[in-house]
Amino acid sequence: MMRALFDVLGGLGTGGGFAPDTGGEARVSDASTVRQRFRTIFISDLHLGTPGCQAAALLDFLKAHPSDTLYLVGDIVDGWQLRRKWFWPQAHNDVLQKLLRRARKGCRIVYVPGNHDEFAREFIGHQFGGIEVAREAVHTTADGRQLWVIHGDYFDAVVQCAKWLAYVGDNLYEFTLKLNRHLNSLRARMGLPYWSLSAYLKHKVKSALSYVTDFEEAVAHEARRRGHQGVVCGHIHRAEMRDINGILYCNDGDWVESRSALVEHFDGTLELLHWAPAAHQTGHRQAAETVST
Ligand SMILES: [Mn+2]
Repeated sequence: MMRALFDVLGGLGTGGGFAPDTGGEARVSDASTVRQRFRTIFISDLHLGTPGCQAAALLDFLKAHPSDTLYLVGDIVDGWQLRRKWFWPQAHNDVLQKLLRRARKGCRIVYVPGNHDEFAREFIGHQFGGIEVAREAVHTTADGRQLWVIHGDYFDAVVQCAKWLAYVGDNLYEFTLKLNRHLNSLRARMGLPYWSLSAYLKHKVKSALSYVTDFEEAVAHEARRRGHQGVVCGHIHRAEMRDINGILYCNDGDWVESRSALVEHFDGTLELLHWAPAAHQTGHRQAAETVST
Protein backbone atom coordinates (compact mmCIF):
# COMPACT_ATOMS: atom_id res chain seq x y z
CA MET A 1 0.00 0.00 0.00
CA MET A 2 2.86 2.32 0.94
CA ARG A 3 4.48 1.63 -2.41
CA ALA A 4 1.24 2.26 -4.29
CA LEU A 5 0.84 5.52 -2.43
CA PHE A 6 4.34 6.62 -3.31
CA ASP A 7 3.82 5.59 -6.90
CA VAL A 8 0.83 7.88 -7.10
CA LEU A 9 2.58 10.70 -5.28
CA GLY A 10 5.84 10.41 -7.05
CA GLY A 11 4.79 9.16 -10.47
CA LEU A 12 7.52 6.56 -10.26
CA GLY A 13 8.87 4.24 -12.87
CA THR A 14 10.30 0.84 -12.04
CA GLY A 15 13.88 -0.13 -11.43
CA GLY A 16 16.30 2.68 -11.96
CA GLY A 17 18.80 1.34 -9.46
CA PHE A 18 21.81 3.14 -10.87
CA ALA A 19 25.07 2.13 -9.30
CA PRO A 20 27.55 5.01 -9.51
CA ASP A 21 30.29 2.89 -7.94
CA THR A 22 30.17 0.29 -10.67
CA GLY A 23 28.98 2.64 -13.37
CA GLY A 24 26.08 0.46 -14.47
CA GLU A 25 22.57 -0.72 -13.75
CA ALA A 26 21.77 -2.61 -10.55
CA ARG A 27 22.87 -6.20 -10.91
CA VAL A 28 20.41 -9.05 -10.85
CA SER A 29 21.50 -11.92 -8.63
CA ASP A 30 19.69 -15.23 -8.10
CA ALA A 31 19.98 -18.69 -6.58
CA SER A 32 21.88 -19.95 -9.63
CA THR A 33 24.60 -17.34 -9.07
CA VAL A 34 27.82 -18.58 -7.52
CA ARG A 35 27.87 -18.07 -3.76
CA GLN A 36 29.51 -14.73 -3.16
CA ARG A 37 30.71 -13.25 0.10
CA PHE A 38 30.48 -9.52 0.74
CA ARG A 39 32.14 -7.27 3.28
CA THR A 40 28.78 -5.74 4.21
CA ILE A 41 25.12 -6.28 3.37
CA PHE A 42 22.34 -3.82 4.08
CA ILE A 43 18.71 -4.99 3.96
CA SER A 44 15.51 -3.41 5.25
CA ASP A 45 11.74 -3.51 5.07
CA LEU A 46 11.42 -7.29 5.28
CA HIS A 47 8.00 -6.88 6.96
CA LEU A 48 8.12 -10.33 8.58
CA GLY A 49 4.66 -11.08 9.94
CA THR A 50 2.85 -9.99 6.78
CA PRO A 51 1.83 -12.14 3.78
CA GLY A 52 3.72 -9.72 1.53
CA CYS A 53 7.11 -10.63 2.98
CA GLN A 54 9.12 -12.69 0.49
CA ALA A 55 10.77 -14.78 3.19
CA ALA A 56 11.73 -17.75 0.99
CA ALA A 57 13.54 -15.53 -1.51
CA LEU A 58 15.24 -13.72 1.37
CA LEU A 59 16.47 -17.03 2.81
CA ASP A 60 17.96 -17.98 -0.55
CA PHE A 61 19.61 -14.59 -0.77
CA LEU A 62 21.11 -14.88 2.73
CA LYS A 63 22.41 -18.39 1.97
CA ALA A 64 24.00 -17.26 -1.30
CA HIS A 65 25.64 -14.21 0.25
CA PRO A 66 27.52 -14.51 3.54
CA SER A 67 29.06 -11.29 4.88
CA ASP A 68 31.35 -9.94 7.60
CA THR A 69 28.69 -7.44 8.65
CA LEU A 70 24.94 -7.30 8.12
CA TYR A 71 22.82 -4.23 8.77
CA LEU A 72 19.09 -4.69 9.32
CA VAL A 73 17.87 -1.22 8.41
CA GLY A 74 14.38 -1.28 9.97
CA ASP A 75 10.87 -2.64 9.41
CA ILE A 76 12.25 -6.15 9.89
CA VAL A 77 9.22 -7.43 11.82
CA ASP A 78 5.93 -5.69 11.13
CA GLY A 79 4.51 -5.09 14.63
CA TRP A 80 1.67 -2.94 13.27
CA GLN A 81 0.29 -5.76 11.10
CA LEU A 82 0.88 -8.46 13.72
CA ARG A 83 -1.18 -6.52 16.26
CA ARG A 84 -4.08 -6.47 13.81
CA LYS A 85 -3.81 -10.03 12.59
CA TRP A 86 -1.35 -12.73 13.62
CA PHE A 87 0.55 -14.12 10.63
CA TRP A 88 3.71 -16.09 11.26
CA PRO A 89 4.48 -18.98 8.86
CA GLN A 90 7.51 -21.27 9.23
CA ALA A 91 9.49 -19.37 6.56
CA HIS A 92 9.42 -16.28 8.80
CA ASN A 93 10.83 -18.32 11.69
CA ASP A 94 13.48 -19.62 9.32
CA VAL A 95 14.58 -16.07 8.52
CA LEU A 96 14.99 -15.21 12.22
CA GLN A 97 16.83 -18.47 12.88
CA LYS A 98 19.06 -17.84 9.88
CA LEU A 99 19.92 -14.38 11.23
CA LEU A 100 20.69 -15.71 14.74
CA ARG A 101 22.82 -18.49 13.28
CA ARG A 102 24.68 -15.97 11.15
CA ALA A 103 25.44 -13.87 14.25
CA ARG A 104 26.61 -16.99 16.11
CA LYS A 105 28.98 -17.83 13.28
CA GLY A 106 30.70 -14.48 13.66
CA CYS A 107 28.80 -12.12 11.36
CA ARG A 108 28.37 -8.75 13.04
CA ILE A 109 24.67 -7.90 12.85
CA VAL A 110 23.46 -4.39 13.59
CA TYR A 111 19.71 -3.88 13.84
CA VAL A 112 18.42 -0.33 13.36
CA PRO A 113 14.65 -0.48 14.04
CA GLY A 114 12.15 1.31 11.83
CA ASN A 115 8.61 2.55 12.40
CA HIS A 116 6.85 -0.79 11.88
CA ASP A 117 9.17 -2.39 14.45
CA GLU A 118 9.42 0.61 16.75
CA PHE A 119 8.84 -1.76 19.72
CA ALA A 120 12.51 -2.74 19.23
CA ARG A 121 13.56 0.87 19.85
CA GLU A 122 13.06 0.16 23.56
CA PHE A 123 16.06 -2.16 23.35
CA ILE A 124 18.48 0.30 21.81
CA GLY A 125 21.97 -0.28 23.22
CA HIS A 126 21.19 -3.91 24.07
CA GLN A 127 21.78 -7.03 22.08
CA PHE A 128 20.00 -10.34 21.72
CA GLY A 129 21.62 -13.45 20.33
CA GLY A 130 24.58 -11.36 19.25
CA ILE A 131 22.43 -8.89 17.30
CA GLU A 132 23.13 -5.28 18.34
CA VAL A 133 20.17 -2.92 18.47
CA ALA A 134 21.01 0.69 17.60
CA ARG A 135 19.02 3.84 16.90
CA GLU A 136 21.38 4.59 14.02
CA ALA A 137 24.86 3.56 12.93
CA VAL A 138 27.83 4.87 11.02
CA HIS A 139 29.45 2.37 8.69
CA THR A 140 32.99 2.92 7.42
CA THR A 141 33.59 1.33 4.03
CA ALA A 142 36.85 -0.46 3.14
CA ASP A 143 37.88 2.66 1.20
CA GLY A 144 37.26 4.92 4.19
CA ARG A 145 33.88 6.48 3.44
CA GLN A 146 31.49 7.09 6.31
CA LEU A 147 27.91 6.09 5.67
CA TRP A 148 25.13 7.10 8.04
CA VAL A 149 22.73 4.18 8.52
CA ILE A 150 19.12 4.99 9.46
CA HIS A 151 15.68 3.61 8.62
CA GLY A 152 14.36 6.98 7.42
CA ASP A 153 10.86 7.30 8.90
CA TYR A 154 11.95 10.41 10.81
CA PHE A 155 12.07 12.19 7.45
CA ASP A 156 8.33 11.71 6.91
CA ALA A 157 7.88 14.61 9.30
CA VAL A 158 10.59 16.61 7.56
CA VAL A 159 8.91 16.03 4.21
CA GLN A 160 5.48 16.88 5.65
CA CYS A 161 6.94 20.14 6.85
CA ALA A 162 8.41 20.75 3.39
CA LYS A 163 4.94 20.07 1.93
CA TRP A 164 3.49 22.71 4.21
CA LEU A 165 6.09 25.10 2.90
CA ALA A 166 5.11 24.07 -0.62
CA TYR A 167 1.51 24.95 0.25
CA VAL A 168 2.61 28.40 1.30
CA GLY A 169 4.49 28.46 -2.00
CA ASP A 170 1.24 27.58 -3.75
CA ASN A 171 -0.44 30.69 -2.32
CA LEU A 172 2.53 32.67 -3.49
CA TYR A 173 1.91 31.12 -6.89
CA GLU A 174 -1.63 32.57 -6.94
CA PHE A 175 -0.06 35.92 -6.27
CA THR A 176 2.40 35.44 -9.10
CA LEU A 177 -0.48 34.94 -11.54
CA LYS A 178 -1.38 38.57 -10.90
CA LEU A 179 2.24 39.57 -11.10
CA ASN A 180 2.52 37.67 -14.37
CA ARG A 181 -0.22 39.76 -15.98
CA HIS A 182 1.51 42.99 -14.99
CA LEU A 183 4.90 41.67 -16.02
CA ASN A 184 3.66 40.66 -19.46
CA SER A 185 1.79 43.86 -20.15
CA LEU A 186 5.06 45.59 -19.37
CA ARG A 187 6.96 43.18 -21.64
CA ALA A 188 4.40 43.78 -24.41
CA ARG A 189 4.88 47.54 -24.15
CA MET A 190 8.64 46.97 -24.45
CA GLY A 191 8.05 44.84 -27.54
CA LEU A 192 9.10 41.56 -25.79
CA PRO A 193 7.30 38.25 -26.39
CA TYR A 194 5.04 36.65 -23.79
CA TRP A 195 6.86 34.72 -21.05
CA SER A 196 4.91 32.65 -18.60
CA LEU A 197 6.15 33.23 -15.09
CA SER A 198 3.21 31.18 -13.79
CA ALA A 199 4.01 28.16 -15.97
CA TYR A 200 7.58 28.32 -14.78
CA LEU A 201 6.59 28.46 -11.12
CA LYS A 202 3.92 25.82 -11.56
CA HIS A 203 6.62 23.46 -12.76
CA LYS A 204 8.69 24.35 -9.71
CA VAL A 205 5.84 23.73 -7.26
CA LYS A 206 4.89 20.47 -8.94
CA SER A 207 8.40 19.08 -8.61
CA ALA A 208 8.49 20.26 -5.00
CA LEU A 209 5.51 18.00 -4.31
CA SER A 210 7.25 14.81 -5.35
CA TYR A 211 7.42 12.85 -2.12
CA VAL A 212 10.24 10.50 -3.07
CA THR A 213 12.55 13.24 -4.29
CA ASP A 214 11.83 15.27 -1.17
CA PHE A 215 12.56 12.29 1.04
CA GLU A 216 15.81 11.45 -0.73
CA GLU A 217 17.02 15.02 -0.65
CA ALA A 218 16.07 15.53 3.00
CA VAL A 219 17.97 12.38 4.02
CA ALA A 220 21.03 13.33 1.97
CA HIS A 221 20.94 16.86 3.32
CA GLU A 222 20.98 15.63 6.92
CA ALA A 223 23.81 13.16 6.16
CA ARG A 224 25.86 16.05 4.80
CA ARG A 225 25.04 18.23 7.81
CA ARG A 226 26.40 15.45 10.04
CA GLY A 227 29.61 15.30 8.01
CA HIS A 228 29.13 11.87 6.42
CA GLN A 229 30.00 10.98 2.83
CA GLY A 230 26.85 8.98 2.31
CA VAL A 231 23.71 7.53 3.80
CA VAL A 232 22.00 4.14 3.75
CA CYS A 233 18.28 4.01 4.49
CA GLY A 234 15.11 2.14 3.60
CA HIS A 235 11.49 2.98 4.48
CA ILE A 236 10.15 4.18 1.11
CA HIS A 237 10.57 0.77 -0.59
CA ARG A 238 12.49 2.23 -3.45
CA ALA A 239 15.98 0.87 -4.06
CA GLU A 240 18.29 3.62 -5.25
CA MET A 241 21.92 4.61 -5.33
CA ARG A 242 22.86 8.00 -6.63
CA ASP A 243 24.77 11.13 -5.86
CA ILE A 244 22.73 13.94 -4.31
CA ASN A 245 24.76 17.14 -4.11
CA GLY A 246 27.96 15.28 -3.32
CA ILE A 247 26.37 12.81 -0.88
CA LEU A 248 26.01 9.15 -1.87
CA TYR A 249 22.35 8.36 -1.23
CA CYS A 250 21.67 4.60 -0.94
CA ASN A 251 18.30 3.02 -0.35
CA ASP A 252 18.46 -0.75 0.02
CA GLY A 253 14.83 -1.23 -1.10
CA ASP A 254 12.64 -3.93 0.44
CA TRP A 255 11.72 -7.63 0.55
CA VAL A 256 8.03 -7.14 -0.14
CA GLU A 257 8.31 -6.15 -3.78
CA SER A 258 11.75 -5.38 -5.12
CA ARG A 259 13.79 -8.04 -3.21
CA SER A 260 16.82 -5.81 -3.12
CA ALA A 261 19.92 -5.28 -1.02
CA LEU A 262 22.85 -2.92 -0.88
CA VAL A 263 26.16 -4.75 -0.73
CA GLU A 264 29.74 -3.63 -0.14
CA HIS A 265 32.55 -5.56 -1.84
CA PHE A 266 35.88 -6.07 -0.06
CA ASP A 267 37.44 -3.09 -1.84
CA GLY A 268 34.67 -0.78 -0.61
CA THR A 269 32.69 -0.73 -3.85
CA LEU A 270 28.97 -0.47 -3.21
CA GLU A 271 26.37 -2.15 -5.37
CA LEU A 272 22.60 -2.61 -5.44
CA LEU A 273 21.50 -6.20 -5.94
CA HIS A 274 18.08 -7.34 -7.08
CA TRP A 275 17.32 -10.91 -6.17
CA ALA A 276 15.47 -12.99 -8.77
CA PRO A 277 14.56 -16.45 -7.46
CA ALA A 278 15.59 -19.23 -9.84
CA ALA A 279 12.52 -20.61 -11.63
CA HIS A 280 13.28 -24.26 -10.90
CA GLN A 281 13.40 -23.60 -7.17
CA THR A 282 10.13 -21.73 -6.93
CA GLY A 283 7.96 -24.82 -7.35
CA HIS A 284 9.96 -26.79 -4.82
CA ARG A 285 9.78 -24.00 -2.31
CA GLN A 286 6.04 -23.52 -2.68
CA ALA A 287 5.54 -27.23 -2.06
CA ALA A 288 7.70 -27.05 1.05
CA GLU A 289 5.73 -24.08 2.32
CA THR A 290 2.42 -25.87 1.90
CA VAL A 291 3.65 -28.67 4.15
CA SER A 292 5.09 -26.45 6.83
CA THR A 293 2.28 -23.89 7.28
MN1 LIG B 1 9.30 2.12 7.42
